[in-house]
Amino acid sequence: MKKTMLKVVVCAVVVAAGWVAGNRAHLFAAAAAPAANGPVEVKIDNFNFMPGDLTVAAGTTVTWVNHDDVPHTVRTIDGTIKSKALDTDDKFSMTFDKPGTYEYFCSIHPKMTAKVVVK
Ligand SMILES: [Cu+2]
Repeated sequence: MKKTMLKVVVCAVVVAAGWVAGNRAHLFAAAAAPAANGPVEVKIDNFNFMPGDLTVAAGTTVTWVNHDDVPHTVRTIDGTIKSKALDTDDKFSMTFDKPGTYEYFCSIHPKMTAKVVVK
């Protein structure tokens, strides 16, 4: 009788753990996978690019929007990304066709850095 109870409890724990893991995996997949080619927005807020580390599928258009009341730019050292100075509420878009890691910064405030990873 005791053995049977133990089996039932162990089984319930395994099922519960599997259910939690399954839900976690689902949440993780949803958070980690951005829309395939849908528009993705990066907010510039309080001297930060958000999200600062963005992963998108090749072909995705990323739009930066400046929510600060000072101008910012979106640039890479090699000029692959080169926005003009964005004033408040200005937007800049770029479509990423080539896979790779694009590390960018604000040329006015070079400590503002972020990246787009294109898969
Ligand atoms: Cu800036």
